[in-house]
Amino acid sequence: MSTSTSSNENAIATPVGITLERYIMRKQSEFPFATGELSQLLRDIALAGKIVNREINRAGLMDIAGSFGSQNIQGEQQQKLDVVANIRFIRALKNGGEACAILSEEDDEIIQTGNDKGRYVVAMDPMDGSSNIDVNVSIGTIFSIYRRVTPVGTPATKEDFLQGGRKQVAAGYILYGSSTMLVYTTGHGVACFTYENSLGEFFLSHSDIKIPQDGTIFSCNEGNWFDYPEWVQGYLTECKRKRFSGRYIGSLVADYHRNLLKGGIYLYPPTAKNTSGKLRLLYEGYPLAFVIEQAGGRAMAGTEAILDIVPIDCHQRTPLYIGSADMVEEMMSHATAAEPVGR
Ligand code: AHM
Ligand code: MG
Repeated sequence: MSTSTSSNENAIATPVGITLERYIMRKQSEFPFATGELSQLLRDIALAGKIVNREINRAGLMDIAGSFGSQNIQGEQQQKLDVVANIRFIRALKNGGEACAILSEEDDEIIQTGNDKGRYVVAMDPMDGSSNIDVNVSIGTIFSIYRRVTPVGTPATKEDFLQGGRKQVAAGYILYGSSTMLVYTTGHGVACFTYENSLGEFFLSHSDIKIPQDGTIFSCNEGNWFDYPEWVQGYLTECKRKRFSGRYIGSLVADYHRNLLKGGIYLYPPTAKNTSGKLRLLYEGYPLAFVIEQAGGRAMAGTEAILDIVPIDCHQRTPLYIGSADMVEEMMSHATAAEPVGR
């Protein structure tokens, strides 16, 4: 077939590209323990993401928007979709067989999957940005994967989850937005897949994503201004003097994803209500920090890199300053004292 014929063919039948499935298989050899288990785990997460995507798309038509009437371990109102997403991901990971335990934002205790022979544990926020569910604004799922350190064949323990951010073997998120996208890293760059609804597949849409070195977007809840440390106010004042854009959706995954592609900084400092920050280290801070570092950006908790924080509790919180390297660096130059990192 001549080149011109094939380019004509491409013009009338655009190639759909590489599926997530195929990409994972191709990349499998890059994993430190290339037995296919981690690949299967990523596929399980993608499957649950597709199901949750379906539930979200139908949320306006079904009785799954609104509050569930209970509180999670964080003392926050659970939305029905929080609960639905939690069930979907737990079920997919249990059925997949590769994860021996799951740590979820929605559950106090570690969830044993019953697969004690599984070599991996997964920490996750199944539905991030819950307050946006009812108003049809982007929400997300965040996940972080470790190879277990306790003996295979025994129940996983907290020790498996409290290894520290640098021990993650894979991490990423699914953004349920104007498109549904799955972004992940295994420590070899960052790839992004967009969901093709009619085919039921994720296709590679951005490979080796790099965050712009610098940016002009700052994302934070300015309603908390009077609670912010002075150095944070100082940095934000400088952003405003420079006429940077303030953009804040209130869904971490959505704010983060925009800044990843366009350049910017997301920040959630300690406040009077959340004296150690609001966001959770294990299933929000660590995974997003792993992705951002792989994309050439930075993630700090004050003076310490998020990934260097030694975890002490599965549900501990952390301040978060994350985004383009130059912006984070500039912000940190305003930090006069280390921010407390705790629960
Ligand atoms: P959630 O995991 O309970 O949804 O809370 C995390 C969310 C983030 O998605 C978002 O960036 C932040 O909380 C918004 O908090 P606030 O409403 O205080 O600005
Ligand atoms: Mg969250």
